[in-house]
Amino acid sequence: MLEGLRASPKRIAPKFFYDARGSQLFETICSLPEYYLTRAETEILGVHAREISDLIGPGCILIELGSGSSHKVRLLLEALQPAAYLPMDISRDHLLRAARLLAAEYPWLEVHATCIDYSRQLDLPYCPNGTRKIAFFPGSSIGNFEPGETVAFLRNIAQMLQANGALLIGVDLKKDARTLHAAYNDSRGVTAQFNLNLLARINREMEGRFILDDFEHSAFYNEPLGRIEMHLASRCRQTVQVGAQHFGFARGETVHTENSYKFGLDEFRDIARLAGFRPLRAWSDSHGLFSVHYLDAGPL
Ligand code: AVJ
Repeated sequence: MLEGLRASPKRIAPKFFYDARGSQLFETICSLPEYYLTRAETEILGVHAREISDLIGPGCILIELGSGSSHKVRLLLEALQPAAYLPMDISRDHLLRAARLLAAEYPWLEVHATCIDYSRQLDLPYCPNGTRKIAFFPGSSIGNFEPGETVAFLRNIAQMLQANGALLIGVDLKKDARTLHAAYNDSRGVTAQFNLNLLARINREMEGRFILDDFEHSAFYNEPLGRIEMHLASRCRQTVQVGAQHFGFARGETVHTENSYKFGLDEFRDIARLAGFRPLRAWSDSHGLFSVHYLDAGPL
């Protein structure tokens, strides 16, 4: 975080959103009327759970990246009947609570939770030889990677899955700027709180002295780059102390906190192919807002 604050332009990586408070705020975002992503993806997984399960087959090892509260996987578990479910998330307490709840709800299912930062390194815990590994990466978190990193990240997943594996991934579609703008500027201001929580977190954990009222949430669609950008803009010229360090802000200067890339169906298929996947199926919701791709890791 300090490295990003020292940089010009200033930035904080979006993975830092998810402390206990941030994870809670993100849950609330997912239930907001403007945040269509969760509803659209839930519709897709619900409608196509049978078909998805038939493609995968029973007895797989199901690995979820950024599992959060493990809500969406519930739509698949009954039909899919995996041998084990491996939720992975950066938000430790949130992950453990979700995993315990799920394990109690599905007594027949083996659940192994792993706290990881998947943007750094992605290793699989022990997997019996011959079992089919399926990675589940919903929510369009893939959109947080920069174009140059996306293929490398997916290629690493393909390698980890080996020849008989597959990736089930949620990808937000490109769409009109108004719908996108509303989704990241909700009327209740929850997304603003989620964004500002980064500064509150620095205050809590790093002896920061940010005055939250001196910063303002900013989110907009950068259409040429196909991404939502989130920033925290300084409302005044100021210097903020974090621990022993001082950071100067010009009035209007921003900390860039998130990019959320959006993809066309074919655009994402091309990316998947570059990473060594075979795009076998893709579904979208009834409003054409969101997509879920089934990508085979096997060789041609
Ligand atoms: C978790 C990265 C998919 O980009 O839509 C929600 C995070 N940021 N509102 C997204 C987020 C602001 C979310 N992802």
